[in-house]
Amino acid sequence: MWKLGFCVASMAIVVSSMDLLERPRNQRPTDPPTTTQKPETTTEDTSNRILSLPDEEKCMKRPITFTYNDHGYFYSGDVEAHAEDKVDWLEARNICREYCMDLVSIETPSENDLLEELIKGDDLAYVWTSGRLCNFKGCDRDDLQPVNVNGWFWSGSGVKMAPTNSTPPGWSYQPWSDTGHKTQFNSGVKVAQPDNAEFEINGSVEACMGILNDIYQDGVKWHDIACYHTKPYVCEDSDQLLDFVRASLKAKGSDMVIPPPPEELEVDP
Ligand SMILES: [Ca+2]
Repeated sequence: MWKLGFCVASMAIVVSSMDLLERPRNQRPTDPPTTTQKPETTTEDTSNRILSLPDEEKCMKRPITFTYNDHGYFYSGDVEAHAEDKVDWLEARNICREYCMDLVSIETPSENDLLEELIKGDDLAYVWTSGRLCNFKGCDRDDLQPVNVNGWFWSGSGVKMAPTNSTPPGWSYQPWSDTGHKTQFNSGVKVAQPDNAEFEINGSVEACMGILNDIYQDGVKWHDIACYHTKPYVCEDSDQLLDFVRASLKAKGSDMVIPPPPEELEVDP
């Protein structure tokens, strides 16, 4: 149930240079990051919206700015075409998917360290990841209960997260924040993430996961956030989409090549 389907995108063969920018400094936005009033037209229910198809041309010239473990990545603010992007969670996924990428999935502490370095280095307030609460059709399985503990997964890679209420196996720390919006109403006792705080304010389920930079004086930490909030994002190569597009091109006898990420951009967190 974790794998989402897709089909063949249209083909076009045009090569152009990557639209890379020097990473701008001091990008911290000035508006508050979370727990806002629910908009009249909310996009929080992402389960009924459609995922974008990969675009072969975009996959070929995807704008990778760093690589790790043979995957290419980019932060939206570092790519000219997306430098000003602040988008809701599903739109962020779809922008990534057209490049044969998806929002970043953070399966290891090393990868999390890499994201923390990016966020601190650029003083970013927050970014979307592919983290998602299973709160849609098919999520009533016993092994996913309670969903706030056992129902989180990486929609980019299809990998299930460790239970949210303890340090993940192999990690030396808990990446979810130990505090947040609810703490201020809890007699000084911290309420950890995921806390689904906005649901009690305006009925919006906090079903999507972002990394916030010290918004609650908690450092760079994972938070559940309502999916309609608009944020910049980090894309990561999707093996599934890259494999699919490469196989599709081969089947068509195309000589178009979807390149691996460039070795010289490899980083070591
Ligand atoms: Ca939260």
